[in-house]
Amino acid sequence: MLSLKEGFDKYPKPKGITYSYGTAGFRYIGDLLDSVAFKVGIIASLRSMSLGGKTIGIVITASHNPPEQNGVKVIDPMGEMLPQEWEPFANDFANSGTFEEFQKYIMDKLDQVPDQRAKPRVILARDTRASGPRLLKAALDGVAVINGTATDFGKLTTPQLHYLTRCFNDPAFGRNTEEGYYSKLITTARKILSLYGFKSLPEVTVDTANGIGGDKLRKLDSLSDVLSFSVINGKTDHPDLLNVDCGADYVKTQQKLPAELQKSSPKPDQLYSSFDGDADRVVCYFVDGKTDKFRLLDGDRIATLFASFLGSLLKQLDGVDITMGIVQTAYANGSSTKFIREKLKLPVYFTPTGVKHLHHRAQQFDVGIYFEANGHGTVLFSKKYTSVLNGFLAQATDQKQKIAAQTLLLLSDLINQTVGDSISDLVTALVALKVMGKSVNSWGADYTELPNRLYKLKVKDRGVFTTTDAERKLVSPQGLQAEIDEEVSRHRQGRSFVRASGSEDAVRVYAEAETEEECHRLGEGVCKLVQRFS
Ligand code: NG1
Ligand code: ZN
Repeated sequence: MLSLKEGFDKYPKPKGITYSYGTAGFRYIGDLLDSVAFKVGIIASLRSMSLGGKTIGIVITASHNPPEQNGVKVIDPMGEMLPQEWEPFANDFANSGTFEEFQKYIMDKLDQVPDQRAKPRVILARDTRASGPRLLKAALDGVAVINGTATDFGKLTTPQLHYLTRCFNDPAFGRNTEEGYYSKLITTARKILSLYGFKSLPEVTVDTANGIGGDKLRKLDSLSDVLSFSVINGKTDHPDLLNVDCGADYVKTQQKLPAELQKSSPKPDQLYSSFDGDADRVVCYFVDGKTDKFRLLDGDRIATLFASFLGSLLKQLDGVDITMGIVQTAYANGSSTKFIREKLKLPVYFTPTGVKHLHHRAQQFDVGIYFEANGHGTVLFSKKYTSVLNGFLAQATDQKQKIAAQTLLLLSDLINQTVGDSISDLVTALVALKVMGKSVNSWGADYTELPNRLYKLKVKDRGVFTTTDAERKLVSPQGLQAEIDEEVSRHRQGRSFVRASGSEDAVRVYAEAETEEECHRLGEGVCKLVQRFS
Protein backbone atom coordinates (compact mmCIF):
# COMPACT_ATOMS: atom_id res chain seq x y z
CA MET A 1 0.00 0.00 0.00
CA LEU A 2 1.16 3.53 -0.82
CA SER A 3 1.87 6.00 1.95
CA LEU A 4 0.74 9.63 1.52
CA LYS A 5 4.32 10.64 0.74
CA GLU A 6 4.82 7.84 -1.80
CA GLY A 7 1.54 8.76 -3.49
CA PHE A 8 2.47 12.43 -3.61
CA ASP A 9 5.87 11.62 -5.14
CA LYS A 10 4.36 9.17 -7.64
CA TYR A 11 1.98 11.82 -9.01
CA PRO A 12 3.89 15.13 -9.14
CA LYS A 13 1.96 18.22 -10.18
CA PRO A 14 3.21 19.51 -13.55
CA LYS A 15 4.70 22.98 -13.24
CA GLY A 16 3.00 26.07 -14.67
CA ILE A 17 -0.57 24.69 -14.71
CA THR A 18 -3.41 25.96 -12.53
CA TYR A 19 -6.25 23.46 -12.35
CA SER A 20 -9.77 24.64 -11.73
CA TYR A 21 -12.87 22.69 -10.67
CA GLY A 22 -15.92 23.75 -12.71
CA THR A 23 -19.38 22.29 -13.46
CA ALA A 24 -17.64 19.53 -15.36
CA GLY A 25 -15.04 18.81 -12.66
CA PHE A 26 -11.37 19.21 -13.59
CA ARG A 27 -10.79 19.23 -17.36
CA TYR A 28 -7.42 19.24 -19.08
CA ILE A 29 -5.25 17.39 -21.59
CA GLY A 30 -5.49 13.79 -20.40
CA ASP A 31 -1.71 13.35 -20.17
CA LEU A 32 -1.49 16.21 -17.68
CA LEU A 33 -4.19 15.03 -15.31
CA ASP A 34 -2.48 12.23 -13.33
CA SER A 35 -1.78 14.31 -10.23
CA VAL A 36 -5.33 15.67 -10.37
CA ALA A 37 -6.89 12.19 -10.66
CA PHE A 38 -4.80 11.00 -7.69
CA LYS A 39 -5.91 14.01 -5.65
CA VAL A 40 -9.56 13.61 -6.70
CA GLY A 41 -9.35 10.06 -5.30
CA ILE A 42 -8.42 11.72 -2.01
CA ILE A 43 -11.07 14.48 -2.30
CA ALA A 44 -13.81 11.90 -2.89
CA SER A 45 -12.61 9.82 0.06
CA LEU A 46 -12.57 12.87 2.35
CA ARG A 47 -16.03 13.85 1.13
CA SER A 48 -17.24 10.32 1.88
CA MET A 49 -15.74 10.43 5.38
CA SER A 50 -17.26 13.85 6.04
CA LEU A 51 -20.67 12.28 5.32
CA GLY A 52 -20.13 9.33 7.63
CA GLY A 53 -19.00 6.91 4.90
CA LYS A 54 -21.65 7.54 2.25
CA THR A 55 -20.67 6.34 -1.24
CA ILE A 56 -19.16 9.02 -3.51
CA GLY A 57 -18.67 8.67 -7.28
CA ILE A 58 -15.73 9.62 -9.49
CA VAL A 59 -16.27 9.81 -13.24
CA ILE A 60 -13.34 10.14 -15.65
CA THR A 61 -14.48 11.84 -18.86
CA ALA A 62 -14.16 15.00 -20.95
CA SER A 63 -17.64 14.64 -22.43
CA HIS A 64 -17.96 16.29 -25.88
CA ASN A 65 -14.34 17.49 -25.96
CA PRO A 66 -11.66 16.07 -28.30
CA PRO A 67 -10.10 12.62 -27.64
CA GLU A 68 -6.84 13.91 -26.12
CA GLN A 69 -8.69 15.79 -23.37
CA ASN A 70 -9.95 14.19 -20.18
CA GLY A 71 -11.62 15.18 -16.94
CA VAL A 72 -12.27 14.04 -13.38
CA LYS A 73 -15.50 14.83 -11.57
CA VAL A 74 -16.89 13.98 -8.13
CA ILE A 75 -20.50 12.83 -7.66
CA ASP A 76 -22.27 13.44 -4.35
CA PRO A 77 -24.35 10.72 -2.61
CA MET A 78 -27.72 11.57 -4.13
CA GLY A 79 -26.19 11.67 -7.63
CA GLU A 80 -25.65 15.41 -7.49
CA MET A 81 -22.62 17.60 -8.14
CA LEU A 82 -19.96 18.22 -5.50
CA PRO A 83 -21.37 21.13 -3.45
CA GLN A 84 -20.01 24.54 -4.31
CA GLU A 85 -18.48 25.04 -0.87
CA TRP A 86 -16.04 22.18 -1.60
CA GLU A 87 -14.79 23.77 -4.83
CA PRO A 88 -12.24 26.18 -3.25
CA PHE A 89 -10.74 23.24 -1.30
CA ALA A 90 -10.70 21.08 -4.45
CA ASN A 91 -8.88 23.86 -6.33
CA ASP A 92 -6.31 24.61 -3.60
CA PHE A 93 -5.66 20.92 -3.07
CA ALA A 94 -5.29 20.10 -6.77
CA ASN A 95 -2.80 22.94 -7.13
CA SER A 96 -0.75 22.07 -4.04
CA GLY A 97 2.85 21.61 -5.16
CA THR A 98 4.75 20.71 -1.96
CA PHE A 99 4.19 17.69 0.24
CA GLU A 100 3.80 19.90 3.33
CA GLU A 101 0.97 21.88 1.70
CA PHE A 102 -0.65 18.70 0.35
CA GLN A 103 -0.54 16.98 3.73
CA LYS A 104 -1.86 20.03 5.58
CA TYR A 105 -4.95 20.24 3.34
CA ILE A 106 -5.71 16.59 4.09
CA MET A 107 -5.15 16.95 7.85
CA ASP A 108 -7.31 20.09 8.02
CA LYS A 109 -10.18 18.31 6.27
CA LEU A 110 -9.76 15.21 8.43
CA ASP A 111 -9.97 17.42 11.52
CA GLN A 112 -13.45 18.50 10.42
CA VAL A 113 -14.73 14.95 9.90
CA PRO A 114 -17.42 14.30 12.54
CA ASP A 115 -16.80 10.55 12.83
CA GLN A 116 -13.12 9.65 12.49
CA ARG A 117 -13.99 5.95 12.19
CA ALA A 118 -16.08 6.50 9.04
CA LYS A 119 -14.66 4.39 6.20
CA PRO A 120 -14.48 6.13 2.81
CA ARG A 121 -16.37 4.43 -0.02
CA VAL A 122 -15.86 5.44 -3.61
CA ILE A 123 -17.18 4.06 -6.90
CA LEU A 124 -15.53 4.91 -10.22
CA ALA A 125 -16.17 4.73 -13.94
CA ARG A 126 -14.66 6.19 -17.08
CA ASP A 127 -15.46 6.84 -20.71
CA THR A 128 -13.54 5.35 -23.65
CA ARG A 129 -10.56 7.74 -23.81
CA ALA A 130 -7.00 6.33 -24.12
CA SER A 131 -5.86 8.18 -20.98
CA GLY A 132 -8.78 6.70 -18.97
CA PRO A 133 -7.10 3.53 -17.55
CA ARG A 134 -4.04 5.49 -16.37
CA LEU A 135 -6.14 8.18 -14.68
CA LEU A 136 -8.32 5.48 -13.13
CA LYS A 137 -5.23 3.88 -11.58
CA ALA A 138 -4.18 7.27 -10.17
CA ALA A 139 -7.64 7.86 -8.67
CA LEU A 140 -7.61 4.36 -7.14
CA ASP A 141 -4.23 5.15 -5.55
CA GLY A 142 -5.78 8.34 -4.15
CA VAL A 143 -8.57 6.39 -2.47
CA ALA A 144 -6.04 3.82 -1.19
CA VAL A 145 -3.83 6.37 0.59
CA ILE A 146 -6.88 7.44 2.64
CA ASN A 147 -7.56 3.76 3.36
CA GLY A 148 -10.85 3.80 1.46
CA THR A 149 -12.77 1.11 -0.40
CA ALA A 150 -12.97 1.66 -4.14
CA THR A 151 -15.15 -0.19 -6.64
CA ASP A 152 -14.30 0.20 -10.30
CA PHE A 153 -17.36 -0.08 -12.58
CA GLY A 154 -15.25 -0.01 -15.75
CA LYS A 155 -16.65 1.94 -18.69
CA LEU A 156 -20.02 3.60 -18.12
CA THR A 157 -21.89 6.66 -19.30
CA THR A 158 -21.66 9.59 -16.87
CA PRO A 159 -25.39 9.37 -15.99
CA GLN A 160 -25.04 5.64 -15.24
CA LEU A 161 -22.45 6.43 -12.58
CA HIS A 162 -24.71 9.16 -11.17
CA TYR A 163 -27.51 6.57 -11.04
CA LEU A 164 -25.29 4.01 -9.28
CA THR A 165 -23.98 6.50 -6.73
CA ARG A 166 -27.57 7.35 -5.83
CA CYS A 167 -28.54 3.65 -5.58
CA PHE A 168 -25.71 2.91 -3.15
CA ASN A 169 -27.00 5.62 -0.81
CA ASP A 170 -30.74 5.36 -1.51
CA PRO A 171 -31.61 1.72 -2.35
CA ALA A 172 -35.23 2.67 -3.15
CA PHE A 173 -33.89 4.48 -6.24
CA GLY A 174 -32.95 1.23 -7.98
CA ARG A 175 -30.58 -1.75 -7.98
CA ASN A 176 -26.92 -0.70 -7.68
CA THR A 177 -25.70 -2.54 -10.79
CA GLU A 178 -25.44 -1.61 -14.45
CA GLU A 179 -28.17 -4.18 -15.14
CA GLY A 180 -30.32 -2.45 -12.52
CA TYR A 181 -30.09 0.75 -14.58
CA TYR A 182 -31.36 -0.99 -17.74
CA SER A 183 -34.01 -2.92 -15.89
CA LYS A 184 -35.50 0.22 -14.26
CA LEU A 185 -35.65 1.94 -17.65
CA ILE A 186 -37.15 -1.01 -19.53
CA THR A 187 -39.71 -1.91 -16.86
CA THR A 188 -40.90 1.68 -16.50
CA ALA A 189 -41.13 2.28 -20.27
CA ARG A 190 -43.08 -0.98 -20.66
CA LYS A 191 -45.51 -0.02 -17.88
CA ILE A 192 -46.23 3.39 -19.39
CA LEU A 193 -46.74 2.00 -22.89
CA SER A 194 -49.07 -0.73 -21.66
CA LEU A 195 -51.34 1.89 -20.00
CA TYR A 196 -52.11 3.03 -23.55
CA GLY A 197 -52.20 -0.42 -25.14
CA PHE A 198 -48.80 -0.10 -26.84
CA LYS A 199 -46.21 -2.89 -26.88
CA SER A 200 -43.07 -1.12 -28.03
CA LEU A 201 -41.45 2.07 -29.31
CA PRO A 202 -40.26 2.52 -32.90
CA GLU A 203 -36.61 1.79 -33.66
CA VAL A 204 -34.40 4.89 -33.66
CA THR A 205 -31.00 5.37 -35.28
CA VAL A 206 -28.62 6.98 -32.80
CA ASP A 207 -25.20 8.56 -33.45
CA THR A 208 -23.30 7.83 -30.25
CA ALA A 209 -20.23 10.00 -31.09
CA ASN A 210 -18.04 6.85 -31.14
CA GLY A 211 -18.32 7.02 -27.37
CA ILE A 212 -19.45 4.84 -24.50
CA GLY A 213 -23.14 5.47 -25.32
CA GLY A 214 -22.80 3.09 -28.31
CA ASP A 215 -21.98 0.05 -26.18
CA LYS A 216 -24.64 0.86 -23.63
CA LEU A 217 -27.37 1.47 -26.17
CA ARG A 218 -26.58 -1.85 -27.90
CA LYS A 219 -26.80 -3.55 -24.50
CA LEU A 220 -30.13 -1.88 -23.76
CA ASP A 221 -31.42 -2.90 -27.18
CA SER A 222 -30.42 -6.53 -26.61
CA LEU A 223 -32.06 -6.66 -23.18
CA SER A 224 -35.33 -5.03 -24.17
CA ASP A 225 -38.48 -6.01 -26.00
CA VAL A 226 -39.90 -2.46 -25.85
CA LEU A 227 -36.90 -0.36 -26.92
CA SER A 228 -35.03 -0.74 -30.17
CA PHE A 229 -31.95 1.16 -31.35
CA SER A 230 -29.69 1.08 -34.33
CA VAL A 231 -26.30 2.61 -33.53
CA ILE A 232 -24.12 4.63 -35.91
CA ASN A 233 -20.76 6.19 -34.97
CA GLY A 234 -20.64 3.42 -32.40
CA LYS A 235 -16.91 2.60 -32.58
CA THR A 236 -16.52 2.53 -28.83
CA ASP A 237 -13.12 0.80 -29.14
CA HIS A 238 -11.65 3.63 -31.26
CA PRO A 239 -11.11 6.43 -28.75
CA ASP A 240 -9.30 8.48 -31.42
CA LEU A 241 -12.64 8.88 -33.24
CA LEU A 242 -14.52 10.14 -30.19
CA ASN A 243 -16.68 13.20 -31.02
CA VAL A 244 -14.93 13.55 -34.41
CA ASP A 245 -17.41 14.87 -37.03
CA CYS A 246 -20.25 13.38 -35.01
CA GLY A 247 -22.11 13.57 -31.73
CA ALA A 248 -24.55 16.01 -30.13
CA ASP A 249 -22.08 18.91 -29.91
CA TYR A 250 -21.13 18.62 -33.61
CA VAL A 251 -24.76 18.44 -34.74
CA LYS A 252 -25.84 21.36 -32.53
CA THR A 253 -22.94 23.72 -33.25
CA GLN A 254 -22.63 22.88 -36.98
CA GLN A 255 -26.42 22.64 -37.35
CA LYS A 256 -26.04 19.67 -39.68
CA LEU A 257 -26.18 15.88 -39.82
CA PRO A 258 -23.25 13.86 -38.47
CA ALA A 259 -20.78 13.26 -41.33
CA GLU A 260 -21.67 9.56 -41.65
CA LEU A 261 -25.36 10.36 -42.12
CA GLN A 262 -24.57 13.09 -44.63
CA LYS A 263 -23.01 10.39 -46.84
CA SER A 264 -25.85 7.88 -46.59
CA SER A 265 -29.35 9.09 -47.31
CA PRO A 266 -31.28 9.54 -44.10
CA LYS A 267 -34.93 8.51 -44.38
CA PRO A 268 -37.19 11.59 -44.64
CA ASP A 269 -39.46 12.56 -41.74
CA GLN A 270 -37.80 10.02 -39.47
CA LEU A 271 -36.39 10.75 -36.04
CA TYR A 272 -32.61 10.49 -35.55
CA SER A 273 -30.64 11.31 -32.44
CA SER A 274 -27.07 12.15 -31.37
CA PHE A 275 -25.40 11.69 -27.98
CA ASP A 276 -22.18 13.28 -26.78
CA GLY A 277 -19.04 11.34 -25.75
CA ASP A 278 -20.22 10.45 -22.23
CA ALA A 279 -23.94 10.28 -23.08
CA ASP A 280 -25.28 13.08 -20.91
CA ARG A 281 -26.35 15.34 -23.80
CA VAL A 282 -28.84 14.45 -26.49
CA VAL A 283 -30.26 16.19 -29.54
CA CYS A 284 -32.77 14.86 -32.08
CA TYR A 285 -33.29 15.80 -35.72
CA PHE A 286 -34.93 14.80 -38.98
CA VAL A 287 -34.80 15.60 -42.67
CA ASP A 288 -38.04 17.25 -43.78
CA GLY A 289 -39.52 15.18 -46.62
CA LYS A 290 -41.11 18.23 -48.25
CA THR A 291 -38.18 20.63 -48.21
CA ASP A 292 -35.31 18.14 -47.89
CA LYS A 293 -33.97 20.38 -45.13
CA PHE A 294 -32.20 19.29 -41.94
CA ARG A 295 -34.32 20.14 -38.89
CA LEU A 296 -32.68 20.19 -35.48
CA LEU A 297 -34.64 19.31 -32.33
CA ASP A 298 -32.25 20.53 -29.65
CA GLY A 299 -32.38 20.82 -25.87
CA ASP A 300 -34.95 23.64 -26.07
CA ARG A 301 -37.23 21.39 -28.14
CA ILE A 302 -36.85 18.48 -25.74
CA ALA A 303 -37.76 20.82 -22.87
CA THR A 304 -40.87 22.05 -24.71
CA LEU A 305 -41.86 18.48 -25.60
CA PHE A 306 -41.53 17.37 -21.97
CA ALA A 307 -43.38 20.48 -20.77
CA SER A 308 -46.31 19.92 -23.13
CA PHE A 309 -46.46 16.19 -22.29
CA LEU A 310 -46.30 16.62 -18.51
CA GLY A 311 -48.48 19.74 -18.69
CA SER A 312 -51.23 17.98 -20.65
CA LEU A 313 -51.25 15.06 -18.20
CA LEU A 314 -51.38 17.36 -15.17
CA LYS A 315 -54.20 19.37 -16.74
CA GLN A 316 -56.37 16.24 -16.76
CA LEU A 317 -56.24 15.99 -12.97
CA ASP A 318 -58.76 18.37 -11.44
CA GLY A 319 -57.69 20.16 -8.32
CA VAL A 320 -54.17 18.79 -7.89
CA ASP A 321 -51.80 21.37 -6.52
CA ILE A 322 -48.51 20.79 -8.32
CA THR A 323 -46.18 23.58 -9.43
CA MET A 324 -44.27 23.30 -12.69
CA GLY A 325 -41.48 25.51 -13.99
CA ILE A 326 -39.10 25.43 -16.95
CA VAL A 327 -35.51 26.57 -16.47
CA GLN A 328 -33.40 27.79 -19.39
CA THR A 329 -30.20 29.73 -19.97
CA ALA A 330 -29.66 32.76 -22.19
CA TYR A 331 -28.69 30.35 -25.02
CA ALA A 332 -32.27 29.11 -25.30
CA ASN A 333 -33.84 30.22 -28.55
CA GLY A 334 -36.24 33.14 -27.99
CA SER A 335 -38.98 31.28 -29.88
CA SER A 336 -38.85 28.38 -27.42
CA THR A 337 -39.27 30.74 -24.47
CA LYS A 338 -42.17 32.45 -26.22
CA PHE A 339 -43.80 29.08 -27.01
CA ILE A 340 -43.59 27.94 -23.37
CA ARG A 341 -44.94 31.22 -22.04
CA GLU A 342 -47.63 31.95 -24.62
CA LYS A 343 -48.77 28.55 -25.93
CA LEU A 344 -48.11 26.26 -22.97
CA LYS A 345 -48.82 29.08 -20.49
CA LEU A 346 -46.05 27.90 -18.20
CA PRO A 347 -43.47 30.01 -16.36
CA VAL A 348 -39.85 30.15 -17.62
CA TYR A 349 -36.87 31.07 -15.42
CA PHE A 350 -33.29 31.86 -16.41
CA THR A 351 -30.03 30.94 -14.71
CA PRO A 352 -26.37 31.36 -15.66
CA THR A 353 -24.85 28.66 -17.89
CA GLY A 354 -23.79 25.47 -16.12
CA VAL A 355 -25.90 22.54 -15.03
CA LYS A 356 -25.47 23.18 -11.32
CA HIS A 357 -27.35 26.49 -11.65
CA LEU A 358 -30.20 25.01 -13.67
CA HIS A 359 -30.49 21.97 -11.43
CA HIS A 360 -30.67 24.10 -8.30
CA ARG A 361 -33.40 26.35 -9.74
CA ALA A 362 -35.44 23.38 -10.99
CA GLN A 363 -35.44 21.90 -7.47
CA GLN A 364 -37.72 24.75 -6.41
CA PHE A 365 -40.74 23.31 -8.26
CA ASP A 366 -42.76 20.11 -7.88
CA VAL A 367 -41.93 19.50 -11.55
CA GLY A 368 -38.77 21.36 -12.59
CA ILE A 369 -37.78 20.91 -16.23
CA TYR A 370 -34.34 22.18 -17.15
CA PHE A 371 -32.41 21.97 -20.39
CA GLU A 372 -29.48 23.71 -21.95
CA ALA A 373 -29.93 24.33 -25.68
CA ASN A 374 -27.00 21.96 -26.27
CA GLY A 375 -29.07 19.01 -25.04
CA HIS A 376 -28.09 18.61 -21.40
CA GLY A 377 -31.08 18.49 -19.10
CA THR A 378 -33.60 16.51 -17.13
CA VAL A 379 -36.75 16.82 -15.03
CA LEU A 380 -36.82 16.94 -11.23
CA PHE A 381 -39.86 15.84 -9.24
CA SER A 382 -40.49 16.84 -5.62
CA LYS A 383 -41.49 14.51 -2.78
CA LYS A 384 -44.82 16.34 -2.70
CA TYR A 385 -45.37 15.40 -6.37
CA THR A 386 -45.31 11.69 -5.54
CA SER A 387 -47.49 11.97 -2.45
CA VAL A 388 -50.09 14.24 -4.11
CA LEU A 389 -50.38 11.91 -7.11
CA ASN A 390 -50.58 8.79 -4.96
CA GLY A 391 -53.31 10.50 -2.94
CA PHE A 392 -55.16 11.42 -6.11
CA LEU A 393 -54.86 7.91 -7.46
CA ALA A 394 -56.19 6.36 -4.25
CA GLN A 395 -59.55 8.05 -4.73
CA ALA A 396 -59.77 8.54 -8.50
CA THR A 397 -62.67 6.85 -10.25
CA ASP A 398 -62.33 8.25 -13.76
CA GLN A 399 -60.27 5.82 -15.89
CA LYS A 400 -58.63 8.54 -17.99
CA GLN A 401 -57.57 10.47 -14.92
CA LYS A 402 -56.19 7.30 -13.34
CA ILE A 403 -54.06 6.63 -16.40
CA ALA A 404 -52.80 10.23 -16.42
CA ALA A 405 -51.81 10.03 -12.73
CA GLN A 406 -50.13 6.63 -13.22
CA THR A 407 -48.21 7.94 -16.23
CA LEU A 408 -47.03 10.97 -14.24
CA LEU A 409 -45.81 8.78 -11.40
CA LEU A 410 -44.01 6.41 -13.77
CA LEU A 411 -42.34 9.32 -15.58
CA SER A 412 -40.53 10.24 -12.37
CA ASP A 413 -38.89 6.78 -12.57
CA LEU A 414 -38.25 6.88 -16.31
CA ILE A 415 -36.39 10.18 -16.25
CA ASN A 416 -32.95 10.06 -14.63
CA GLN A 417 -33.41 12.77 -12.03
CA THR A 418 -29.78 12.76 -10.93
CA VAL A 419 -28.45 14.39 -14.11
CA GLY A 420 -29.10 14.90 -17.83
CA ASP A 421 -29.03 11.42 -19.41
CA SER A 422 -29.01 10.90 -23.20
CA ILE A 423 -30.52 7.42 -22.94
CA SER A 424 -33.31 8.20 -20.51
CA ASP A 425 -34.07 11.60 -22.11
CA LEU A 426 -34.34 9.96 -25.53
CA VAL A 427 -36.60 7.19 -24.26
CA THR A 428 -38.79 9.79 -22.50
CA ALA A 429 -39.04 11.83 -25.72
CA LEU A 430 -40.05 8.68 -27.64
CA VAL A 431 -42.66 7.82 -25.01
CA ALA A 432 -44.04 11.40 -25.12
CA LEU A 433 -44.33 11.33 -28.93
CA LYS A 434 -45.97 7.89 -28.90
CA VAL A 435 -48.50 8.69 -26.16
CA MET A 436 -49.34 12.11 -27.62
CA GLY A 437 -49.58 10.61 -31.14
CA LYS A 438 -47.20 13.31 -32.33
CA SER A 439 -44.97 13.01 -35.41
CA VAL A 440 -41.47 14.49 -35.68
CA ASN A 441 -42.82 16.99 -38.19
CA SER A 442 -45.45 18.14 -35.73
CA TRP A 443 -42.77 18.38 -32.99
CA GLY A 444 -40.71 20.53 -35.34
CA ALA A 445 -43.75 22.69 -36.12
CA ASP A 446 -44.40 23.65 -32.46
CA TYR A 447 -42.49 26.87 -33.12
CA THR A 448 -40.03 28.27 -35.62
CA GLU A 449 -36.59 29.02 -34.26
CA LEU A 450 -35.19 32.49 -34.67
CA PRO A 451 -31.99 32.33 -36.72
CA ASN A 452 -29.07 32.31 -34.27
CA ARG A 453 -25.29 32.19 -34.20
CA LEU A 454 -22.67 31.46 -31.61
CA TYR A 455 -19.13 32.83 -31.89
CA LYS A 456 -16.03 32.09 -29.83
CA LEU A 457 -13.48 34.89 -29.56
CA LYS A 458 -10.01 34.95 -28.05
CA VAL A 459 -9.40 38.01 -25.88
CA LYS A 460 -6.46 39.20 -23.79
CA ASP A 461 -8.23 38.57 -20.50
CA ARG A 462 -11.66 36.97 -20.40
CA GLY A 463 -11.76 37.81 -16.67
CA VAL A 464 -12.68 41.41 -17.46
CA PHE A 465 -16.01 40.23 -18.94
CA THR A 466 -18.30 40.13 -15.91
CA THR A 467 -22.06 39.78 -16.14
CA THR A 468 -25.36 40.12 -14.32
CA ASP A 469 -29.00 39.12 -14.97
CA ALA A 470 -28.29 35.40 -15.59
CA GLU A 471 -25.31 36.35 -17.79
CA ARG A 472 -27.49 38.34 -20.18
CA LYS A 473 -25.91 41.74 -19.42
CA LEU A 474 -22.28 42.80 -19.10
CA VAL A 475 -21.25 44.78 -16.04
CA SER A 476 -17.72 45.23 -17.35
CA PRO A 477 -15.89 46.28 -19.51
CA GLN A 478 -17.60 49.53 -18.74
CA GLY A 479 -19.76 50.95 -21.52
CA LEU A 480 -19.68 47.80 -23.68
CA GLN A 481 -23.23 46.70 -22.76
CA ALA A 482 -24.66 50.04 -23.89
CA GLU A 483 -22.94 49.59 -27.26
CA ILE A 484 -24.34 46.05 -27.57
CA ASP A 485 -27.84 47.33 -26.70
CA GLU A 486 -27.49 49.95 -29.41
CA GLU A 487 -26.45 47.28 -31.97
CA VAL A 488 -29.34 45.00 -30.89
CA SER A 489 -31.92 47.78 -31.22
CA ARG A 490 -31.13 48.05 -34.94
CA HIS A 491 -32.32 44.49 -35.68
CA ARG A 492 -35.82 43.07 -35.66
CA GLN A 493 -36.33 40.60 -32.78
CA GLY A 494 -32.65 41.11 -32.08
CA ARG A 495 -31.03 39.62 -28.98
CA SER A 496 -27.36 39.31 -28.26
CA PHE A 497 -25.21 38.77 -25.21
CA VAL A 498 -21.55 38.33 -24.39
CA ARG A 499 -20.02 36.25 -21.61
CA ALA A 500 -16.73 34.60 -20.71
CA SER A 501 -16.75 30.85 -21.23
CA GLY A 502 -16.43 28.84 -18.04
CA SER A 503 -14.82 25.85 -19.74
CA GLU A 504 -12.50 27.45 -22.31
CA ASP A 505 -10.20 30.45 -22.46
CA ALA A 506 -12.54 32.45 -24.69
CA VAL A 507 -15.47 34.84 -24.78
CA ARG A 508 -18.75 33.68 -26.34
CA VAL A 509 -20.99 35.95 -28.39
CA TYR A 510 -24.57 34.86 -29.05
CA ALA A 511 -26.81 36.59 -31.59
CA GLU A 512 -30.38 35.97 -32.64
CA ALA A 513 -32.69 37.96 -34.95
CA GLU A 514 -35.70 37.68 -37.22
CA THR A 515 -33.84 36.78 -40.41
CA GLU A 516 -30.58 34.99 -41.21
CA GLU A 517 -29.19 38.17 -42.65
CA GLU A 518 -30.05 40.32 -39.66
CA CYS A 519 -28.72 37.68 -37.29
CA HIS A 520 -25.45 37.62 -39.25
CA ARG A 521 -25.16 41.41 -39.19
CA LEU A 522 -25.97 41.59 -35.48
CA GLY A 523 -23.46 38.84 -34.62
CA GLU A 524 -20.69 40.41 -36.70
CA GLY A 525 -21.45 43.83 -35.21
CA VAL A 526 -21.21 42.59 -31.62
CA CYS A 527 -18.05 40.56 -32.40
CA LYS A 528 -16.43 43.73 -33.70
CA LEU A 529 -17.18 45.46 -30.40
CA VAL A 530 -15.65 42.59 -28.44
CA GLN A 531 -12.60 42.23 -30.70
CA ARG A 532 -11.28 45.54 -29.42
CA PHE A 533 -10.32 43.56 -26.29
CA SER A 534 -8.27 40.93 -28.13
P1 NG1 B 1 -19.14 27.50 -21.30
O1 NG1 B 1 -17.80 27.14 -21.86
O2 NG1 B 1 -19.11 28.12 -19.93
O3 NG1 B 1 -19.96 28.28 -22.29
C1 NG1 B 1 -20.07 25.07 -22.01
C2 NG1 B 1 -21.48 25.04 -22.51
C3 NG1 B 1 -22.41 24.83 -21.32
C4 NG1 B 1 -22.05 23.57 -20.54
C5 NG1 B 1 -20.58 23.58 -20.19
C6 NG1 B 1 -20.19 22.24 -19.57
C7 NG1 B 1 -22.51 26.35 -24.33
C8 NG1 B 1 -22.74 27.69 -24.92
N1 NG1 B 1 -21.82 26.31 -23.18
O4 NG1 B 1 -19.94 26.13 -21.07
O5 NG1 B 1 -23.73 24.80 -21.78
O6 NG1 B 1 -22.42 22.42 -21.24
O7 NG1 B 1 -19.76 23.84 -21.35
O8 NG1 B 1 -18.88 21.92 -19.73
O9 NG1 B 1 -22.94 25.32 -24.89
ZN1 ZN C 1 -21.30 15.17 -21.73
